[in-house]
Amino acid sequence: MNWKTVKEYTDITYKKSGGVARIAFNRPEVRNAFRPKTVGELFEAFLDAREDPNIGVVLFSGEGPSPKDGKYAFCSGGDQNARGHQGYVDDDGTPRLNILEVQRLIRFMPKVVIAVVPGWAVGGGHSLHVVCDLTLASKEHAIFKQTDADVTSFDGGYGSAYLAKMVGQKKAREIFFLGRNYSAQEAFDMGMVNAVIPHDELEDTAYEWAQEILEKSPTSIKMLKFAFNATDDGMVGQQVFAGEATRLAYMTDEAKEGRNAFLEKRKPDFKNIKWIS
Ligand code: S0N
Repeated sequence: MNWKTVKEYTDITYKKSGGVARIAFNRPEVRNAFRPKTVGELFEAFLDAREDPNIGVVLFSGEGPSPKDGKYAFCSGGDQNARGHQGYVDDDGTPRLNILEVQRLIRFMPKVVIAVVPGWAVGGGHSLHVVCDLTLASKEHAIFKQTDADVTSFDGGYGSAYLAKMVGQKKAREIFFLGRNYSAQEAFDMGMVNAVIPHDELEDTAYEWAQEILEKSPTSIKMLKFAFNATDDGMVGQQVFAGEATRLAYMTDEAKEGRNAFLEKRKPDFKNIKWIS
């Protein structure tokens, strides 16, 4: 793989290679906690990856190890130093809860997002791996943990409800109510991790998974992702799926006739179009 930096950021790294984008937290000294600036950068990078027609898979990870103690992290959630009375305070003093917008971007982008977890995935960082399509975890260093009830900062959305769909209600309640540490193997056993990978092979394996996905039909992958989402996402899920159905319809002769008839100010002629069941 030949990673090329897309743009230099302060709180994240953003690179591309082939059809793969790699976005990673870059605050290893605080276990990759996110502040509003981090979230703004994440949003911009994910948006760029979503809009780039050459990108099919996004790897989402955390840089490391920490220069302080050599430990690895995916993300430890919201930076508690930035947390104010109404949210996480940005450089202008405005309190924000903008990580939820990044969650939605991951959820609704027509591309596969793989969480590549090299170490701690905690609090809002845990929720981020939950919302990704797939999770690969470091065998030696990944630890999954929900501290929300310890620090009074709870994710009652995807982080908990969607997790419960993944691991079952009892297990999800245990994770949130007790706030224990879970190894990569335990997370795999309960169904929230796709594979446990030796740490030294994690990045290469993630890239290989991405390459395997890139060999598939893009429309199929996109429609499958939206179909999996739709059952949980109500009318918004229907909206996203239906948008892609409309796009497919645009590619038919029928759609061309509808558009052409309007532009030529005549009645459309659909007589030759079959009612296929
Ligand atoms: C990650 C933990 C378990 C790691 O423990 P370990 O290995 O013992 O390391 P520490 O010595 O504790 O940490 C090393 C250094 O990193 C700093 N640090 C770690 N995490 C954070 C953090 N989240 N914020 C700020 N600093 C952090 C430590 O302070 C230490 O620094 P030094 O070396 O200077 O002492 C452990 O660190 C831990 O438990 N961390 C806290 C985890 C946590 O509680 N996170 C917040 C949970 N809440 C959220 O994530 C917010 C959710 C959210 O975003 C949200 C929810 C609902 C609606 C909206 C939102 C939204 O924000 O949009």
